[in-house]
Parts: sequence; structure tokens; C-alpha cells
Amino acid sequence: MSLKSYQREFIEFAISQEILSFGSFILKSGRKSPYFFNAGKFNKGSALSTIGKYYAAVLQDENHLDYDVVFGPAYKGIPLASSTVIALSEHYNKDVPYSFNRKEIKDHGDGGSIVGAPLKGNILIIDDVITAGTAIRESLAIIKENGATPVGVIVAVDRQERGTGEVSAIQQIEQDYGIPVMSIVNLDLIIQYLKEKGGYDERLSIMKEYRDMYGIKK
Ligand code: OMP
Repeated sequence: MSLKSYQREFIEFAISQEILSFGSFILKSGRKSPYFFNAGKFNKGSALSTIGKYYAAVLQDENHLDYDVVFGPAYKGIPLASSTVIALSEHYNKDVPYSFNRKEIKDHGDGGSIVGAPLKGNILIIDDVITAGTAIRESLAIIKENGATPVGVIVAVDRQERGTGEVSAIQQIEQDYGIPVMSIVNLDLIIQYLKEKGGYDERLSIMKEYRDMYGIKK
């Protein structure tokens, strides 16, 4: 797999904004990781505007996807989905409805847990990262509970880790739900970027060690 120019730009951008950082991090799954992608650091207008363009670029690459509504799961998916539909409108002339969920059920006012466009028809999920797939499964359950049909998922980073079994978290979701899971970049591409850049020998070997330990078998 070779790096496309928008993927290289995305990795450079994420490193420069410290959204993608290297060190030692404990993940939700309990795994100790030498890198972390923190979508909470898209914390200013320019960064948020930029990330939307990258998700929109993946959608252009995957132009066979037939979706009616973009769904951003609370909390981190909300600004990401908003920024994606803005990019689709501004750069591709596509006016796509979007919605998100509340984590708390509201029993007054408009009630319900979905805010924005009704969650009906074919739904595309936009989220930050997939590791073991727990967060994505929660979103898929919300969409099904609302009687809508999930048709795909796009995350910024696919960490390419094994889920509960031998296959990757993504492969497992693709098998269980029959939908594609796409990403702007994945661990292999991040490793490839570091290799191309040069001067990161120590970091590279730690990243590869991690991939050997938790990564998918190819
Ligand atoms: P899974 O639910 O195991 O797929 O983990 C995905 C979630 O973990 C993301 O939605 C984040 O909340 C968090 N996460 C990151 O944000 N960045 C990472 O690089 C790794 C994780 C993680 O904890 O695995």
C-alpha cells in the first residue's frame, strides 16, 4: 500500500498539531501503545476545517457509497461529522444531512437521543479511531435501534489491531455487519511515512514491535 498525497499531508498535519503523538499511552483496551491519535486536539477553527476535508477526500475516493445521512457519535464524532458535511458542501457541492446522538436521554423539550437530521435511510458513520471496535459497535447499535441502515464507517485512523479474535477489529465489523470500514490512514501508512521521512529509526522499531504484538496477521 503506498501513501497517497492527501494521506501524507494528513499525517504531517496531525503530527504538527500534536494530534498524532509518540510516547507511551494506555488505551481504552488496556494496551500500552507507542502512539496516540487525539481527535480532541482538533481544537481550533483551522484544524477542524482541515480534518473535514480529509474525510471528504476519502468519500470522494469511495464514490460508490450510497448514503443519505452522516452520523457523528457523541462526543468526539460530533465535530468530525459536522466538519465533514461542511467540506462536502463547500468543496464538492453536496448538501448532506447529518445528525448525532446525546449520551444522556432527554425527557423534556424535543426528547429523544438523536439531534439533527432524522436518522433514516442509509447512514454513514464518521468517527475518530478504531482500535478494538467497541465505540463503532455502539454507533451501529444506535443506528439499528432507530430503524436506519448503516452503510459504512470512516475513521481518521485505523490502528489495524486485532479485536477479540485473530482478525482485525475492522474485518470483524465488516463480517458482522456487511459494511465497509474506511480510514484516512492506518498504522501501516504511519509506519511507512516515518520510514520515508528518515531519522526515526528508534521510533520505527518500537512501532513495529507494537504492530507485531497487537496488529492483524497479514
Ligand atoms: P475502540 O472502541 O477500542 O475501537 O477504541 C476507539 C476509541 O479509543 C476512540 O474512539 C478513542 O476514544 C480512543 N482512542 C483514541 O482516541 N486514539 C487512539 O490512538 C487510541 C484510542 C484507544 O483508546 O484505543
